[in-house]
Order: sequence, then C-alpha cells, then structure tokens
Amino acid sequence: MTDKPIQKKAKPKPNIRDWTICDATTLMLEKARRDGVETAFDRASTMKACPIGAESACCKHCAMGPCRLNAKDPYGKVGVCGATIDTIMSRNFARMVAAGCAAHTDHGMGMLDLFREVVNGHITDYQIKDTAKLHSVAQSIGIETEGRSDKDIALDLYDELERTYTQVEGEIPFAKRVPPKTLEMWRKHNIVPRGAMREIMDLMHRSHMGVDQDYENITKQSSRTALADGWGGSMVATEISDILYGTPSPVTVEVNMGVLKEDMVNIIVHGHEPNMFESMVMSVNEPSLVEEAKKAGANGINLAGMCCSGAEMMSRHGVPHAGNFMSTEAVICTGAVDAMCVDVQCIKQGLVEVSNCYGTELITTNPRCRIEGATHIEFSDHTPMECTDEVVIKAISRFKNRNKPIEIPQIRNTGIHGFSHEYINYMLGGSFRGSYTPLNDNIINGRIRGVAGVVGCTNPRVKQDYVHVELVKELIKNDVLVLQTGCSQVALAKYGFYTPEAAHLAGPGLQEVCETVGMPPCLGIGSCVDNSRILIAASEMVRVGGLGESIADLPAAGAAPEWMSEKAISIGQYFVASGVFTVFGVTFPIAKETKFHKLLFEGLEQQGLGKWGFESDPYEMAKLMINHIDKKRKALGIDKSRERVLMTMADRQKLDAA
Ligand code: BF8
Ligand code: SF4
Repeated sequence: MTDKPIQKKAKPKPNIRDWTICDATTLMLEKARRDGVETAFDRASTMKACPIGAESACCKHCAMGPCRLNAKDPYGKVGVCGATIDTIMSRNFARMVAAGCAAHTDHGMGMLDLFREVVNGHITDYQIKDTAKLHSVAQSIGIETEGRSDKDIALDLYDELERTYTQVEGEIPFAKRVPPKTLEMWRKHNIVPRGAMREIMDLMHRSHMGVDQDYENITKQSSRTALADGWGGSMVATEISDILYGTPSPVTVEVNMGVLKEDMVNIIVHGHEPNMFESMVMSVNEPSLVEEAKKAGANGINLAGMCCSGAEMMSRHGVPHAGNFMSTEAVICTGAVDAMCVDVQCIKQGLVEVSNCYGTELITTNPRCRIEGATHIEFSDHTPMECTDEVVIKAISRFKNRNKPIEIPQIRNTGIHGFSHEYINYMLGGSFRGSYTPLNDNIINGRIRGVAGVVGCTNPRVKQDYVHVELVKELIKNDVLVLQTGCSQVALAKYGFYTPEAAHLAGPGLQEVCETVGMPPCLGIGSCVDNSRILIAASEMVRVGGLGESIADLPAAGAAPEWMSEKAISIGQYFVASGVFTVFGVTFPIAKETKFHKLLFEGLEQQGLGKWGFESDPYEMAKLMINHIDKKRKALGIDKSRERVLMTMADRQKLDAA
C-alpha cells in the first residue's frame, strides 16, 4: 500500500439564496465572498447555536457554577444551590427583559433630557416642532393646557414624564392611557410599573443568586419591568420625538441599497436615537459642506438610514432607507458607503472588519457605544453639528480617496410610510371627526378580521425577510390589517407591500377598506420604540367601543418572526402583559415541558393577560394568529358578521335562489 496524502474534501460553501430572499443583499454577499470578506451570515453558518443556552438550561449567576441542567430531562437535576430549571429559565428570561427595557428606557430618557434642555432654552439647535402633539400628550396625562403657554405646558410635561424613570412609588404617568379594565388587571397582579429605574433594579436584584426562586413571582416582576418599557420608556421616546421633530404622516420613500448613489458622497446613519440623525440631516444640507463635496468631485451628499433610526427618519421625514439589520454589513460591500455613522443598539462589531476591507469610515458617536477599531466622534445635544459636520467631512475625504470598485445593486422600492396613531385617526375619520370608529366598525362588520402587529429584527439563523414576508402575505390575504415597525417594516417595504396597489394582495374585505381609504394593507409606523404607537392604537380601539373592555378582548395578535435582540423579548413581554397573544419565530429561549413554559404559553392568559406563542413556519404562525383573532371575535359575538363576509359565490347564489 502506498502512502497517499490524505486529502481533505473542501466543504461546499452554503448557498447564499438560503440565507436571504433580499436580492440586493444576495448580490453583496456574493461580492463579499469574491472579496474574501466574512459577514454574520458566514459566522452563523459555521457556529452552531449553543444547544444548552438555546433552551436556557444553564446558569452562571454565581461561582458555585456555572451550572448546566439537561433540557431533555428538565427535572432530573438542579443547580449546586438547588435552583430548579424553572428558576434558572425565568431568571435568565428576566434578565433579557431587564436589558431590553434598559435599552429602550435609556433611549427615552435621553430624549427627555434633550426636551428639558430645549424647554429651558439651554439647547437651541433643536426646537419644539409639534405644539399640537405637545398639547395632546399633556392632556392625555391630565395636565391643564387651556390658556397656558407652550413653555409652561412643556415644563409640566417634563416633570410628569421624568417620573416614568425616577419614581419610586405609585404608577408611571402613561398608566393613565391604559384601558381601565386592563389597568385593573395589572393592579390586581401588582404589576403597574412604578418607575423604570426601580423596576429594572428590582428585577436585577431578584434574579441575583439566592433571591427570588419562585418562577411565577419572578415573571410578575418581568411583566412589571416590561410594562415600564412599553408604556414608559418607549412611549416617552416616541412622544417626545414627535414633539421635537414632528408627528409622522404618510410620506413616499425609497428603500433598498439602490438608494446609494455612485456619484455622490454616501452617508449611512444606523442605530436608534433620532437626535444625531436629525442633526445629520442639517449637516448634509449645509451649503459649505455641499460645496466641499462638489469640490471633491461629487454631485452632492446623499444620506440614508438603516435599522431603527432609519425606520424612524423614513417614517417621519421620508429619508431613504438602505436596509434592515442583516444588510448592514452587506451594504458596506458596495464600496459606495463613504461613512457609516452609528449610535446605539444592534451595531454589529463585525462592521469594523467589513469597513476596513472597503475603506469605509465607521464612526461611533455615543459614549455608551464605542467599538474597538472604529473612529469615535462624540455627539452632544448641546453642539450636535460639531459631530455630524465632522462625519460629513470624513465622508467627503473618503469619497475623494475611493480606490475600490463600486458596485451598487440598482434596486429601489417605493412605498408610503409614516402612519402614526394620529394619522390613522385622521385618515379613518377625516379632519373634523377624526376617530377609530370606522376601524372598529369594519372589524365588527367583518371586513377587517382583526389587527396584527408584525415587528422586530432579522436574524441570520433564518432566511432574511422570508418569514416576515410570508407571514404578512398570509395575514392580509385573510383580511387581517397589519401594523409594522423596525426591521420588519423595512423587510416588507422591499417587496412592495407599502403601496396602495398592494391592496390587491389582501382579502376582499381588507381590500375594500384599503381602496376606500387609499391606504396600503400594512401600515408602517416607525422604529421599535414606536411599538408604543401600537399600544396607543389598541387602547383607542378599546375606548371607541364595540370590541370589549380590555386590550385582551381585541381581535388582535403580535409577532416578531425573525427576532434576535433582548429588546425584542422586552417588547414581547409588554405586549403579552398588555393582553396580546404574541408569537415569536426563530427559537424560543426556554425549554418545553416545564412549568415556566406553561406559565408563559398558557398561564398568563388564564390570569387575564396575553400569552406567548412560538412557531418558526410563517404559514403556521399566521394560522395561530388568525385562530386567536377568530377566538376573540367569537367571544365578542362578532363571528357571525365575518361568516357573512366570507360567503362564497355559490353560497350567495343559493341565497338568491331562495
Ligand atoms: O430596535 S428590529 S434588529 S434595529 S432590535 Fe435591532 Fe431588531 Fe432591527 Fe431596532 Ni428593534
Ligand atoms: Fe449554579 Fe445556583 Fe450559582 Fe446558578 S445560582 S450558578 S444554579 S449555584
């Protein structure tokens, strides 16, 4: 026998088409492969998700561990301290809620700090743009507005809203917006948030080693903390941003990588807080900088957003959007991004490597988020343009020195975004009788079967955008009106669902409503903190009447089909605690066949709240949501009207004959 060298068979490369349905992202991932550049898709395909962590069967809350239990035999073992699988899972879950809530509430508190400084006259680069919104928010929490100056109202509003964060006893201000029956339920369970800081502190405390070891009690505090996010930090972020920058109303916008322009200086803002982005809009329009760009040979400066601040600026001002979370590395592979300017949340560290490969300036701006290898130019609300002007200057200089081939996928999708709660009210009822009554009526008469929120991230563990798109298709086909935020909104926008013409994809009832009002079958309302707009819309539906007395009575459901972040878990928990059936895809971070699983998936609903669901297949997910909506319609006694609407032609002929 001769000694032959053992030849290792090269593993075939995964098919990029299995990673994403987005054509632009596919093209850029193919280019990345040619250029030898690695992205999160590559890493996800070579790094198997940790099976123990995936089911939350491990604990590292103290140095007697880390302890690893067996999710296949959940009650076979306990941790060194005796902690059961339910304690361990509920503590891990609680800490995801705490982190997610902290992210949104810190963002909201930043907006409130800015608001205070604007009102006090210490900051003049921003102003109150929407006084009507200032008045309506103040009124909604019982602040007198009649005959008072805007400044006095704003000062009172600041004082009130600060309690959202700092209050140690009592109820957060926006609890006043919660439908009375829902609030009553929260009071009964003692889950009305006091202040976000207190709730997060409490939750971190009780999930420490050797404190709360009753999964039901831990989950109560998870709900309370999550509610401090949805009805607290996130809602403050949305409302204050509207007051400062204007409440969104429908605007036509282009999305996808084709919004980049080869002959212009391209700047992408990616992150979550609108203040830096607002300032960037000013900087890119600054005549001297535009002149500089022209001197460098560019036809001007082109600004686009990505992820959530992108979704917010798209919905509020019509700023073009280049793509969602799983496209942030891919977009840099175009070679056309002269600067990517980031603030906080969902900023992959991998962006540094990709930016280095293409000579893109990756610039961090927030003291909370520095990344090794990125350039840091700190942003301050007091001198906002110092930072954003410098970013523009860096981008111009990179444009001048572009030395790599540019390849921009020429794909742009136009759609209408910016459906705030206020605009939905106006759109349905007209300016003199703005109201949700027509929406409720159309739900009661069955033209609209129910309402679904489809929100959240994209995740390289599933085919990018696919679950979002197929789920929304199924929902609208079944006459479910879809409300969207964040990366999910951007996903659907890329496939043409944000045009009034998309109404033809809807079932006959929803189609009729869309055509009458001239709206698309999905309404895009902004970033992830803008999920609070869905809570406000739900409260308004309850208030208008005919659909039950609490949010839990509404024929509504929620989904985050491709979620990945802790913020998504906090959002899911506040929707559940508010009464909504909320389905997550990809994976669910706890083990099945456990008491904690039963509590989240059944028990909470029995307590009068909502419940969690899990399903990775979009069609099955749609079925779960539609079945829930139908169950609620039945409980409301409006299932009969719906049956009439869904009569087939044959049924109708039979009736006519009779
Ligand atoms: O808050 S949807 S990937 S960008 S976490 Fe992140 Fe998820 Fe996108 Fe925004 Ni929301
Ligand atoms: Fe193990 Fe208990 Fe320590 Fe967790 S808290 S690591 S279960 S000993």
